[in-house]
Amino acid sequence: MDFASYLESRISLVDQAIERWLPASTEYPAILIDAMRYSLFAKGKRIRPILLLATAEAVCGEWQPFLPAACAIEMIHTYSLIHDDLPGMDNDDLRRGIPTNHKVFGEGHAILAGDALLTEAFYVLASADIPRTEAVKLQLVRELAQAAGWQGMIRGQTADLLNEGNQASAEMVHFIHRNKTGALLRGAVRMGAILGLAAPNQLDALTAYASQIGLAFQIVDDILDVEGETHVMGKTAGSDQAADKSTFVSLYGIQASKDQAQQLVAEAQQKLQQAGLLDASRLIELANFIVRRVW
Ligand code: GRG
Repeated sequence: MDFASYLESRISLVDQAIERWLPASTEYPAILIDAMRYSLFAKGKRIRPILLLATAEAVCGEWQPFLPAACAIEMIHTYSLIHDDLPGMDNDDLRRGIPTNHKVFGEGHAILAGDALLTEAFYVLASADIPRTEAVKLQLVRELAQAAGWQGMIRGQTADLLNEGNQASAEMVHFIHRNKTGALLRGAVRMGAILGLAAPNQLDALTAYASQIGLAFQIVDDILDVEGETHVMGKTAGSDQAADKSTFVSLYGIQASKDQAQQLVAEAQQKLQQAGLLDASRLIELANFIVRRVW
């Protein structure tokens, strides 16, 4: 199967799995369920769940039984987008090609929809019939909490907020990117590796792969904010500059940022050679996709 068809089929299966886990719109209160579904089923790339499934498949050859874990990580990601767009954060009007959650449902309901998705992710992980031991499932919960919480995404976001309005140092921009965006991507790969029952040396090599593609992903995001088009990306271009954010582009310029992203992807792909995988080809393609994407 070519890579585009592979992405399309995985997106569709992840969406079907999310649908199975979400409450129906007939549940009370409808506005909460509608707000959760609104952002979750808007057009996202589903890169985190796909990375999780691809990593498990690369390690053990299986991926389908792990769809609930893929749903959990997409729920956390979607919650982070809803909250990131709020007036108290980035105050954005457009996300995934449609008006942001708070523009449609109001600020209070958007906060609550995000909260519900965050907690639902852990409910799914704890309840799903995943063919792995309780110890492995507990490890997944720990990984996801670490990636999404103060040791990962939230501390990256906090550092981002603290540094708005001034040019942060290169060290700080790296810290923000590795945590705000990198931590969840890294968590996706590590969860896939854990589900695949990776040996410690495989987990280390896959973690190194994930760290490099996670940083590359945010560098490309910084580049797209300058070079991308609002209607293609489904979010407002130029918002980093408008908010006076420190990014790779503001630090190094466009060309050097592109070179760094390319270099990180090459390093990530090299790391895969040390992982002793059954088949590394989808992870190689996903790394290329991350650096070549236009949205
Ligand atoms: C708890 C109040 C409160 C706020 C939390 C956690 C958080 C706010 C924000 C997370 C930080 C964040 C949104 C980082 C941006 C990461 C990023 C590049 C998002 C876009 O990801 P894509 O391109 O989006 O994968 P799609 O829409 O394709 O899924």
